[in-house]
Amino acid sequence: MSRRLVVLVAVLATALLVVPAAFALRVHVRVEGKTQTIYGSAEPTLNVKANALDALDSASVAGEFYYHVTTTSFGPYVDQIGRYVAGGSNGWVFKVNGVSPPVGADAVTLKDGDRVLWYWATFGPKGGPPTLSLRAGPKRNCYRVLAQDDTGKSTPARGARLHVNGRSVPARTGSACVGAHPGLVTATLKGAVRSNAVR
Ligand code: B12
Repeated sequence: MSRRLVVLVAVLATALLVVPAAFALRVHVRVEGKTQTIYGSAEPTLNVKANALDALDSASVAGEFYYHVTTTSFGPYVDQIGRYVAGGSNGWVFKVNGVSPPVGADAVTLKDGDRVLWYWATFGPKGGPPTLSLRAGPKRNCYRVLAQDDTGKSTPARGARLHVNGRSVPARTGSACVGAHPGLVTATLKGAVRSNAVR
């Protein structure tokens, strides 16, 4: 092999190693806005560089939505996603696998399969809103809605409503069946962040 060919092969081999390393993770990402889902209702998997801030960046590329990061004394702070700018006790927060990390998004390193949720939240004396997690129940067309607090503790979301194909079904105990349906099911509950979507 000529010297030039050896160099070319070496460069190509290095490039092949470096490119996947730049996007090494596969992570589920969802962004819930003030009035509607901004990205990833069904929590699609995206290629993410390393941390929870990178997850937002990947989602903004996939979903073509705007976000803005400002530098504060604590580090990079996401002060806008989509239309709405943080202010007063309102702003953008995130959870990883249902838990709200006590540090900035750039400091939360992700691993394959993690679930990152960014959402608009209003904070009061009791903290932020619970986030809803929707799961398929043991029976066909039946679902369970859980409300998760900032520590990730889950309780049945009593009084939630399931939404499917323009219909709304009450889930008084946090569980309900919706009957045969072609579309995705989501859940809402007053004061909580809307759920992921499930088939
Ligand atoms: C109000 C507040 C919020 C509000 C901010 C609303 C707004 N108007 O923008 C909301 C609820 C949105 C919020 C979000 C978060 N917060 Co906060 N927040 C506070 C709090 C209680 C007061 C900040 C303040 O108003 N200071 C007074 C003003 C005059 O100073 P300021 O420098 O201009 O304040 C701004 C920054 O602090 C920024 N900010 C707020 N929180 C955070 C968090 C991080 C990591 C960064 C970089 C910036 C930042 O928003 C403030 C208002 O513009 C502090 C606790 C404290 N006592 O400092 C925690 C605090 C700063 N938050 C914290 C955390 C962890 C978060 C989140 C990362 C939580 C999460 N898992 O999502 C997110 C930030 C995610 C993101 N968007 O990038 C931690 C930071 C710890 C650390 N060492 O990194 C603190 C110290 C609370 C704690 N003890 O855990 N927060």
